[in-house]
Order: sequence, then C-alpha cells, then structure tokens
Amino acid sequence: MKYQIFGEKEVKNIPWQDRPEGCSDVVWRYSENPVIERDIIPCSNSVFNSAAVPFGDGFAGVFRVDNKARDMELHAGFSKDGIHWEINNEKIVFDTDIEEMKQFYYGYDPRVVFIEDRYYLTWCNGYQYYPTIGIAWTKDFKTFHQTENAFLPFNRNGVLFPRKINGNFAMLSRPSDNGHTPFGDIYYSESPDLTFWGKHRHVMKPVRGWQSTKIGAGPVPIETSEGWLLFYHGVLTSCNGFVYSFSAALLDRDEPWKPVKRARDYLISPQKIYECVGDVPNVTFPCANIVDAATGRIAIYYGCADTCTGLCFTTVDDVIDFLMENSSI
Ligand code: BMA
Repeated sequence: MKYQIFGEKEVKNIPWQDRPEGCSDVVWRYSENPVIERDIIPCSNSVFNSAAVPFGDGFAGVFRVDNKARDMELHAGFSKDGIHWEINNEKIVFDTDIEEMKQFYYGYDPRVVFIEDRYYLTWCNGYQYYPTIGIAWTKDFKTFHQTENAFLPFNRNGVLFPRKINGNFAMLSRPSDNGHTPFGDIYYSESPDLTFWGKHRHVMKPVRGWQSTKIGAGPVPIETSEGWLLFYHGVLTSCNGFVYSFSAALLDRDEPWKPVKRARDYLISPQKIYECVGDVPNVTFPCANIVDAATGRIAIYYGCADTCTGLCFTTVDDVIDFLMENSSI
C-alpha cells in the first residue's frame, strides 16, 4: 500500500468485488446492488442510509427503516458476510435514565463507530419533532443506552471520529433547519464526555456543481498518513429538485476542521435505476464504510433513492491518489 492506515483492523471477510475489467471509476458499485431491498422485513417501506461495522466474526448494523406507517425508525441487524443481512423486525427501543430522552419522536440516518471499548451510534434524532443529533452506545447491538443529544436543534449528519482528538471526542455535524434545508456546511465540535460540546469550527462549505447547495459528512472518517479520509455527500438543486452525490476529502489529522484536499468531481452520483427511481429520486447517500487495514480495501454502504441500500468499493490508495489529482483546494 502506498498510504498508511491507522486505527483500523484487518477485516478478512470484508464484502468485496474487484474493479470490473475496463472500468476506470475510482469507486465502483457491487454488481448485485441493491444489497438490502426495501421490503427485507415485513414492516419496512424502505431501508436505506444505514450503518454497518465489523462485529464478532461478521458484521452488525443499525438501519434506517421507514415503516409502512411511514415512521422513521432505527433497527439493529446482523450479517456474516456484510451482504446478506438479518434485520430485526422490531425497532430499537433505547434504554435511558434521562427523562427528556424517553420519548422517541423519530430517528434516521444512523452512523456507528467503535471508540475504545464500545460502539457509539449517532443519528438524526427528533427532539420535540425537531431534528438534532442523538447519541447512544452499545456493546452487543441488543441494548442501546441513550445519552444526551449533542446539540440544539436543528442539526443533522452527526458523525463521530473513531478516536479522541486533542483528548476529546470529536464530531462532524451539519446545522440545518426543520425542513428540506436549502443550505448546509460541515462543522467540527469537541467534547470531553459526549455531553458538553464546544470548540465549534467550520470545516467546509458548499461549492460549485454537484456540491453547490449543501454538504454533509457521510461515513466515519478513516485515519491515514495523508489525513482523515472523509466521504461526504453534496447536493445540487436541479429544476427537478435535489440531486445527492458523494465524494471525498482529506482533513488534517490534528486539526480536522482544516481540509487538506477536497474533490472537485463526485465519485458516485445517481445513475443506476435503483438510485434514480424510488421514494425520493436521485439520491446516493453514504453512511458507513468498512475498511480492511491489511489491504486498504473500503466497502461503502449508501442509501439509494431513499428506498434501498447499495454497496460500492474502492481502496485507500485509489481515493487518495484521486484526491491528490482532483482537489480544488
Ligand atoms: C436528507 C435526509 C436524508 C435523505 C435526503 C434525501 O435531508 O433526510 O435522509 O436521504 O434528505 O431525501
């Protein structure tokens, strides 16, 4: 490998397909997409924008399930190979001592990260029906202990870094409004205890083209010798509505609010039929990456058209080489 990866483990059974012959894309799709169909469980209207991590000999995840009442819920699931999933038909019911957290309004777009000794879940959590960032932790994906919301409404796309930075937990987020927000920058915040957040820093703002309306952090950042490798979504407003694509950036390792490289071009945009047609057309929305430290392989899970879940692949070397040549910074 050309670039070093830090903090990730070897994941021998990472879901993987080699780049198809003749394909020059930096990120390529799994040939059998979608990996998770909208009706995978009896109650689901759609399963998308979801998180998966290595767990035991296989994988575990937290899935955005919009049910047939069209409530937005979070469900745990398990897989041996990262491709075939068993998702619980029952939603996660959070365990919490905090009175204010006991009512669950809605939850969506989960991210999961292992920090020190447990898995942390962040998601867009309804608080009095207003979106903000919810936090919970689990060790077994059966019991989830909910703590305080990170921020005041309105905020979405809260993504924790996989280790403390400057001695604090660190999170990217995207302050927003209560609707289909027509703006959005990525910010960085730190906390000593996951309750009190501060040291807020601006990271990146929308720029031209595919990322001109708003941007938001995607999967958990990957620590490399060149910086934190972050996949993020960007939104373009077309005459027919929002178009969600995604690409990558590198953030400084010690001061992650400073972007070092940032893609000019998207890596994936809605082009396949399952990305263009669904409950919300033209959406590719990544929420998780699995990394194999031994080979540098990356498998990315992304929501497709707010309906089903796809998988695509790349390597740390491929994405960083792309960023070295394609950065607009
Ligand atoms: C965003 C979020 C995502 C969704 C996207 C497209 O605001 O709600 O969950 O995928 O819109 O509808």
